[in-house]
Amino acid sequence: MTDTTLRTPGNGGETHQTTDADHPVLTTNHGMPISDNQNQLKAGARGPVLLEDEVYREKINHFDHERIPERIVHARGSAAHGYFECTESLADITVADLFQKKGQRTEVFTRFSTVAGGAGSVDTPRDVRGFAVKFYTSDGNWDLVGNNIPVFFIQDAIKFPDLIHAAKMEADRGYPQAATAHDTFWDFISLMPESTHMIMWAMSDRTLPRTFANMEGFGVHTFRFINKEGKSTFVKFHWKPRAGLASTIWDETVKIAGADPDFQRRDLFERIERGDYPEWDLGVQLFDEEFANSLPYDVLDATKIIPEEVLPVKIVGKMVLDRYPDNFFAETEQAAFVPSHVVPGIGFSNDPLLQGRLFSYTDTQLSRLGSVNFHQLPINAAKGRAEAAGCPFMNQQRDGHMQMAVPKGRANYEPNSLAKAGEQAGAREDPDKGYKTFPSEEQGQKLRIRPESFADHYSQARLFFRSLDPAEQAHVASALVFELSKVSLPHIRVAVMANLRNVDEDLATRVADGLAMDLPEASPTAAPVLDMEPSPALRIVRGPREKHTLEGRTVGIFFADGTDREEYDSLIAAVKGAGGHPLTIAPKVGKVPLSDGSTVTADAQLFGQPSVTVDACAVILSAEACAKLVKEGAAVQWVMDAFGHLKAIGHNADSKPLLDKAGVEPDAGVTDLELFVDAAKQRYWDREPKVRTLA
Ligand code: HDE
Repeated sequence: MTDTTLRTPGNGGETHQTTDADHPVLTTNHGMPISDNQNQLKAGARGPVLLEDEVYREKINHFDHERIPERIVHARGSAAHGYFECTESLADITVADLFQKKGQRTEVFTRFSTVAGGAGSVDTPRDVRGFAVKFYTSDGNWDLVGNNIPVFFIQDAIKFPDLIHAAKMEADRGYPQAATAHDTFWDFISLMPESTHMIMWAMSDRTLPRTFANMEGFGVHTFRFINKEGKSTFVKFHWKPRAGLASTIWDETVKIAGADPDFQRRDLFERIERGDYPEWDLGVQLFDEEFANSLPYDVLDATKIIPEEVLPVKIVGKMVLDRYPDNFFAETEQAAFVPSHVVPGIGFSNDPLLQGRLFSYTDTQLSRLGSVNFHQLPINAAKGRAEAAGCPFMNQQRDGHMQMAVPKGRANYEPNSLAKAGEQAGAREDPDKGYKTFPSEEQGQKLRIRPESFADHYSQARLFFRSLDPAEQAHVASALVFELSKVSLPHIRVAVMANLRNVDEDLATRVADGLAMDLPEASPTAAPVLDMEPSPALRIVRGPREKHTLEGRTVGIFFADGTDREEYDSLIAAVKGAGGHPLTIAPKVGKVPLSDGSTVTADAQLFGQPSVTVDACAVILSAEACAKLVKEGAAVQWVMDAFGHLKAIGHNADSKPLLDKAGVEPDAGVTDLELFVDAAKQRYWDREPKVRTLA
């Protein structure tokens, strides 16, 4: 290695400037080599700075413009690359390239987000999560831009700006950030009874997902598949997490926000780093017009689901996220998801919420990314068939801000006959392979009305609440009490309660009791409220997708000076053996001496790694260390929170005084070390009534 140090006068002889064979030479954006990146150009050593300093001006000028507008919704997000693999061919139902052959892989880029908070807000507010997947198919990009909840607040896209204005921070005061617990949100909700079903989901544990890998995803709207014969089949899309559904407790989620605002982003990065790739099955609900007409609700109404028990979800593929982006801005921030970007074989239904979205997303990219050429950014550029031909897109659209392509020739119109003269003629339409819209019969008067079939706003809200496990029902009731307690205008609370009475009398009574208010009259309903058959698939707690496992989960191992070496080693091995990720936590992060005189380095320090950040907890202290730590608030809180958040706690005999101090009472989740690894695979819902009062 050659290291030639260049010293400039006035830098105190410091060795900032080096030319080193291992480093390329630093240049300006126009390619000029830079000799000094530490000092502005001045007239004299102490003298005024000179305007002619292009090296400085260019650098600051670029920096001043580094930010682009954040997304108006879903600003806070994290993403990863991966692939989709078709596990069952749908060739008879759709010509969509990615579903043709079992085993066929398609690259994807998937972004998860919260809705209400700004780009710098925390990962864990109570909020809906976006679940947006860009499939780079060989017939162009298909963006399936969904959420982790299968329904939405409103039925018509024209209400979206009102919904979002009401949900985000209040216009005059600029708060609250990333929270729905405030007047304007609940005011809007109280006046918009169609939101009641979504509100049930929003107040449930679904809006407190443990990690992205533990969430379901939904396309929400009814879409169409179109096959070779031009036949259309309605389809609803579902992502089912292979890691199982898992949520946090409200108190836990609030503490995570303080302990690690990037908790879910970090989890995504770390999972991928250690090879615990997040995976989902892709499922479809397929149906025809006749089936749709047989339902007591409208499949074009995005406030409705088709319960899985009524129409099973057929698994047709899996998605694996195995590569974290190289650069957050270039990829995650500049990714433009556009629901109108579909590929041959996929089409839209007349859902007025979906139809409204088809305009909004391209439009928003123009102010966010600033140019009609946003499709040329590497993360947005199509791949596949066209890429094989040397270019991700081929047409006669030209120019515009930041045009990166250099189209050759003069064929900037179509059709043209320039090929006859041996000139480049450009691309031509293809009636066979090109996208064909399903020719559905449409007619009617021009009207601004909502169909009668959209009138029932309560039956599915009731269905959702009654399908939940009692532990989750208590969370919904308590969340409503919490949120409505933050509402300062009493008439808004009354209006919400009037709507809730149409959902479930027990729920309404519990919430009213939690708010110490009288139950108002139920609000009028536009359609009879039905008692639908409960759907166990909607549960997380004790539901079919709550997985008891250590795979992909983190076990916090709390140890300190003098911890038994054998206990330490065997616990780590047992956690790893069960597919878990052991995270060792000690009062000091550096060298920790163990019982046999050896030392180990802790992964994290007690204050920086509260137990909310791990899925299960083990305490393996020596008697002396435990005697000291019972007087340490952070240690007591570590155990107390683990217990309060219904986590398994494994411990050795010497750690018992700390558990006693933290108020841990014996139950199935509090075990010795031998039983711990099995116990650590789940939460202990029966403990909850013992540790907190719920509505
Ligand atoms: Fe969005 N939504 N949305 N949305 N949405 C945006 O587009 C909009 C809706 C969803 O990771 C914006 O690029 C309207 C439903 C996700 O980049 C914007 C309506 C669902 C993301 C927009 C809806 C979603 C967005 C803002 C009412 C679930 C983030 C930035 C009809 C099916 C994608 C952007 C990403 C983002 C408009 C309702 C999901 C303004 C008008 C329903 C996951 O265009």
